[in-house]
Amino acid sequence: MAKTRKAKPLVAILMGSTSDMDQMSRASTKLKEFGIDHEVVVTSAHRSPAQTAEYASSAKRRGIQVFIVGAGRAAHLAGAVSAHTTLPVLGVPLESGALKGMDALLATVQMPAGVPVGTLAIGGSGAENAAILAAQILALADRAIAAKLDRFKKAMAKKVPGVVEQVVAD
Ligand code: RP5
Repeated sequence: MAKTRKAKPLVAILMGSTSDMDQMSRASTKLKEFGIDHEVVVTSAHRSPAQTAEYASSAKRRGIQVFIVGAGRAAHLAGAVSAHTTLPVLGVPLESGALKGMDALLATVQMPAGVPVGTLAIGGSGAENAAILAAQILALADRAIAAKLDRFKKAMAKKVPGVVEQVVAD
């Protein structure tokens, strides 16, 4: 029987609630495509602040290199993580509640100077782009990931048809 390899997570995907999983799973799917080990964590800036602080401040020691952090509504999680680490933090504002992610977008993007959060688009596409960006950060020091990103870009370009029709207008 094939021996399963032990995970060596390089990326941590955090979210504020299990209700965020649908949108944030796109980050995990993309990282899997690039062959990047990661861990998925539900922790809240508001409901479990001590757990969040402990996780964020110990992650670098455990080999994590990039954080992807999604939260909805009054989204403080990415900022709280950034407060406890010098690793890059990619924030994903999630679509949740009456304001459909506009609240989370403003909360995530408007960090005060000194506590950076690189903010992606609202929702699943933001989560997916956060994973690609995380791969691009890791690729600076990892040729295998860089090669996978090159192939990904080429495959994406091939799917865009270019000129689809020439129309004679008379
Ligand atoms: C945020 O509040 C979470 O990130 C989630 O998007 C939102 C709602 O959480 P639940 O009440 O569904 O757990 O902190």
